[in-house]
Amino acid sequence: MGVIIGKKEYFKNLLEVKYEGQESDNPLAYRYYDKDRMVLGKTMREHFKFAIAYWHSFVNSGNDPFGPGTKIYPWATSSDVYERAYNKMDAAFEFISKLGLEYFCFHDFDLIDEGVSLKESEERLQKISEYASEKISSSNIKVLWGTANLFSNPRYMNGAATNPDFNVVSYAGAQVKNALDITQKLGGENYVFWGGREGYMSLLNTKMKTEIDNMATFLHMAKDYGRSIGFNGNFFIEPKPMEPSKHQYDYDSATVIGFLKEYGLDKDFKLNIEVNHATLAGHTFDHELQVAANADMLGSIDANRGDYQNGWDTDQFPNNIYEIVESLLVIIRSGGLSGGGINFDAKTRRNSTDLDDLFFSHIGGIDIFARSLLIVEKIINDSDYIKLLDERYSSFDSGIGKKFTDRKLNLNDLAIQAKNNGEPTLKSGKQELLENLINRFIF
Ligand code: XUL
Ligand code: CO
Repeated sequence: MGVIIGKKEYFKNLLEVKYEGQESDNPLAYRYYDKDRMVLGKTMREHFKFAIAYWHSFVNSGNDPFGPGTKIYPWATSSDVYERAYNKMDAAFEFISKLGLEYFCFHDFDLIDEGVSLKESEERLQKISEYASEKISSSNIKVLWGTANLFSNPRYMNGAATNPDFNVVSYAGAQVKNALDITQKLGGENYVFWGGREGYMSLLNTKMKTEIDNMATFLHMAKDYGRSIGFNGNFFIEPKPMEPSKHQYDYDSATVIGFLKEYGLDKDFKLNIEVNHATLAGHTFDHELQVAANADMLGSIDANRGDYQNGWDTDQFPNNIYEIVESLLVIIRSGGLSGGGINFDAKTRRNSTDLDDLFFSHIGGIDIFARSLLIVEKIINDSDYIKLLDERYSSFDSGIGKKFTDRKLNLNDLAIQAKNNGEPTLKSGKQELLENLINRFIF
């Protein structure tokens, strides 16, 4: 594809990042991500579908509750809203192409600032999506997913689809309609709902059942509208247990799956699982992936990592090889992601203020996934891991155990079996053996 430069080159001293192999000491090269390399039946690029998150890398300039942004983005300097948006998009396409990637994810108002009225916002979205369309059609860069920001504007302080005020719910509806229109116009492969402020702070002022019923009604409308305009991609829900609300309705994978099934949304919706959201929910990332995979709803991933000492969503770039190896084992063993990919929902630290920091962070994240995939390939092909796991459950493969699996026994049959068999012999779970096995392939 080559590098895509707009009116101006923003990352001037940074060239296209290439695969140079494990021995390379070039910090601006991939040491593991060799996109066309075949691993377990697919190329690396097909396994991952890496995407950049427009908001973290091109919009937020590093502000936190204690101070303003620190990053001086050369694409954000114009006082004209359109020029600023076009420049930002040029910078994004240059960046994605220099990393050799093919996807991005966006919220509506990442692309261009929200207007003062719905009408003005619509005009702005119309223009910037025209510009995006042109850039997409003259490149091989695509939209992994689009979404609407239903949490930043003060109107959403009490929620969007779950707001106690119908006027806010309908405003959110208008915004989702527009976001679906642009996602479809840009050929977006999926559409995400992260329940920004869909939750509550105090039950004293909250009718929880009404709010959750309303959220389901709203999602049905969005799904019906999407299908009516020809959007055939997946809808994803992204679970998160807390922050910004104290209680978020989309707490974790299990909660979301239960909700989708209860309200008849499970045919159109799958899950977008984020690492740091999993750990905030008190789970591991691989646990959340496995729960989604069990329900055939493992759609996409927001890649990042949390901080063991901090209890909030730090959105750091992934670098924990254990976390990613164990997670890829789940993903690969369950047949891969359905329709989605790996979106780096991660930000450089507030004091990482150079433009090349955006490169280092993404290169690191991409390489940790690529390296983990190569490790998983070895674990699957060259070790006894799958065999050991299967053996642990082999008592269900034949005889009376198989009858249990096939639901051909009743409780009385179990009691007879137990009496005949006597006290079961203890069988070790062999956790340390398996941990050593994984380590053998990591190092
Ligand atoms: C917030 C979060 C969002 C969603 C998209 O924690 O993860 O960025 O991914 O709205
Ligand atoms: Co996310």
